[in-house]
Amino acid sequence: MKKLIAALSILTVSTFAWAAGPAFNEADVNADGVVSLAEAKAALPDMEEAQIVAADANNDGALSADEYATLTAG
Ligand SMILES: [Ca+2]
Ligand SMILES: [Ca+2]
Repeated sequence: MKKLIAALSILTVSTFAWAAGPAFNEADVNADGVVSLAEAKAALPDMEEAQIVAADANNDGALSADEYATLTAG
């Protein structure tokens, strides 16, 4: 029974990671190396805009790969 619960936990975590959003390369539609706030909103329609803005750690108006990873990691 414990093994089953452990397996279910892993499955839940994987599903959540998938649901968090597309890969950085997919979100960066114009391939300029950053995900703009508009691209992030398009890639993550369920994400609150405030969360996306907050993820822009250096306030340059776009998400670097690291910033995007932090955002989609939940
Ligand atoms: Ca871009
Ligand atoms: Ca940034």
